[in-house]
Amino acid sequence: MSHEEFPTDAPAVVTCGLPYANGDLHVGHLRTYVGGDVFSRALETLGQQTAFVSGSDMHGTPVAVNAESEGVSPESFALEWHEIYKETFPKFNVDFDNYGHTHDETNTAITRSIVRTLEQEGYVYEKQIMVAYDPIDDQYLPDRYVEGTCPYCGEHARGDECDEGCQRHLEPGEIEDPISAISGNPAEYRERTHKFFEVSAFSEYLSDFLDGLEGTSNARNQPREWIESGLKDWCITRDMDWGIDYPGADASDESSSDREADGSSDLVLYVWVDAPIEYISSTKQYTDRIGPDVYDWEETWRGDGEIVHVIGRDIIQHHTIFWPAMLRGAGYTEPRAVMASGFVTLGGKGFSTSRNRAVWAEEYLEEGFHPDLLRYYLATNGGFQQDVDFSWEKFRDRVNNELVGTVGNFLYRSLLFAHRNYAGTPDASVSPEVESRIEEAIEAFTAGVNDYSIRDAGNAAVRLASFGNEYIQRNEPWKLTDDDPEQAAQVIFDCVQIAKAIAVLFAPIAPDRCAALWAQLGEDGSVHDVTVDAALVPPARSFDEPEELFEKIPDERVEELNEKLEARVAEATDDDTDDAPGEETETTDTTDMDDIEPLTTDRISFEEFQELDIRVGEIVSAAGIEGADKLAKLEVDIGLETRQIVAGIKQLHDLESLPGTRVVIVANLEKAELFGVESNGMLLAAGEKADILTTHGDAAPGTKIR
Ligand code: B3M
Ligand code: ZN
Repeated sequence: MSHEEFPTDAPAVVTCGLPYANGDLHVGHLRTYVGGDVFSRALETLGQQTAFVSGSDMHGTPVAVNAESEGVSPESFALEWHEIYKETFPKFNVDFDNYGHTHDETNTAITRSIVRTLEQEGYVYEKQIMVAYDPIDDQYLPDRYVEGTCPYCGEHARGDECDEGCQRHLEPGEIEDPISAISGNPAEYRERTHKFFEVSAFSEYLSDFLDGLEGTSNARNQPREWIESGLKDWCITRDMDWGIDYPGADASDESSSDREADGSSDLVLYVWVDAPIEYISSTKQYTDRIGPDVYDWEETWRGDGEIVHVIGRDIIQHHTIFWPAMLRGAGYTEPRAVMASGFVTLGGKGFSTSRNRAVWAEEYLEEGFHPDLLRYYLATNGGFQQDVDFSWEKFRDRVNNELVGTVGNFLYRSLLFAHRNYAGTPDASVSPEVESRIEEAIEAFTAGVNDYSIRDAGNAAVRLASFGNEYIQRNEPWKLTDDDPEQAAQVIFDCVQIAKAIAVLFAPIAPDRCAALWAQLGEDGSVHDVTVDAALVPPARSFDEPEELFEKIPDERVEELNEKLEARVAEATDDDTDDAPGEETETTDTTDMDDIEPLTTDRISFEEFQELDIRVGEIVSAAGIEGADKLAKLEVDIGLETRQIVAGIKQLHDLESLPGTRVVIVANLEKAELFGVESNGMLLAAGEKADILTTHGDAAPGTKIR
């Protein structure tokens, strides 16, 4: 890989985190797939040779536990979901060059060969560890098969992750008071021999790797803290049948049934070993299909490929520590960039598949909405690493104001005028003003891609449309057709040129609508086969009467959809398990006026209010908490003493700039422990963005607030 600007001469691959093949996809899941698809299309628009791949994650306990609870085999269960995903993605114009799955032959073979190489290179060792076991059902209980108490925060947790508490990744043997998630039987710990991958041997390499890693800043910053606090080796085997068999030195390729027959151990690889390897396998399958002369997977993964991983931010650790160490150890190319997205929330709270508090992918389509609208919303609503809140109101507003009001309006009015007056493009050439404005849009698009900002890339076209509206309004061609036909032709030529540029630059975001626009403009071929230069190639001479590309969403639709959604949200209880992990934070969820929380009707007395000891403080230091996505540890001077306070502001504020800031603290809140760090007080902050409350004057630290 290089660190040169895109486009480079090397082949690129854009990958999306593999969805576990274990349940319906909702709008929240779509964010990374839409993000990856937009990014890979945008690279191609720049002229970069790009493969876009992913696949279903078939293994692991997330699949096995769900299959078991439905009484079916994990294989048939996962394959069924795999087929559904394969059909669902294209419906959102998420157009993978290859979409495989982790259980296929390609992935099994490449996984085994990589693990063998890691063994040969001396990066794998055996260790005795305690693993949970259900003595009544005579079954080992890896990962999600076991539940219990988190040793770090005391919350109820599952075997691989403290999903309801501090969010830590839990290693086998860590969970306390284990019980089987399947039978509810109390579990015991038994000693077993497992394989470990020596991630710690890669500390120095990983540190350098992170220095050069491109993509979103969260993907660099979080792992730095993990490395500094010392990397732990990873247990890469599990006691279960479902998965890729651990490749024995002597029994390299035998199937699991052979192994069972000869009574040898039934260790399979941990799902996180074979899952990212599917990125390689899927690329290889693409090459196998189209030929290495068109796209050569080995050049990418063994040579100088530009590898870009698009993932959710909950799996940064796997992609920036574990995975690059594996690639390095096995002699593969290191990733160039990791783009880690924020979560999608629904009315400020996480989606919940178990509670049906979600807008489902299929449901969105069944409601009759065009996929490109959702793509636009998800891709451009905020920075890629910020959380995006979905609500039907906001969706309507962005569609009606931006897609219909700005983009659609410009295209329709100018193309209709062109068609009526000139049956297409008038005889002229682009004016210097419009030429340079289109060049500017191309530059903004290119810079957006190079900054890994699909929002900036997408906005380049919307801003150009906005300019187009202003341009046509300012020049009033309808007044010129009689008095100054040459000038009228000039203005309309310019507008058609702008429309063509929009088709090119907006195609990654709205592939179907821009393909329609391209056809409407009478252009040959597909807009998806052209590069940015096409934006300034003179438009086709004749075209038919245009049609409106985007339709307004009426307010009644929003009401109706909200009613449906609210009925579901009401069913969701407070102890809901959200899909998007959210640490305990003292910030509220509201984002803007649309989702403002209703006022609490219960009043408290003045005495009750006085029980709160609220003080002015001054931040002395602020640092992220290692391993926690959102949490930061603050030292706050409150006059009489300095307090350590944990606050959910890590990704929302530039921590380095905080020292010296006056803040407002609840000083007599019960102490809490978050991520193993004591919080002695609460920082007050407003809204989803954790807007930190400060003082208007210069009240000194310690001053009581009343
Ligand atoms: N299957 C899903 C997740 O944890 C997991 C991703 C694998 S990417 C190699 O988000
Ligand atoms: Zn915990």
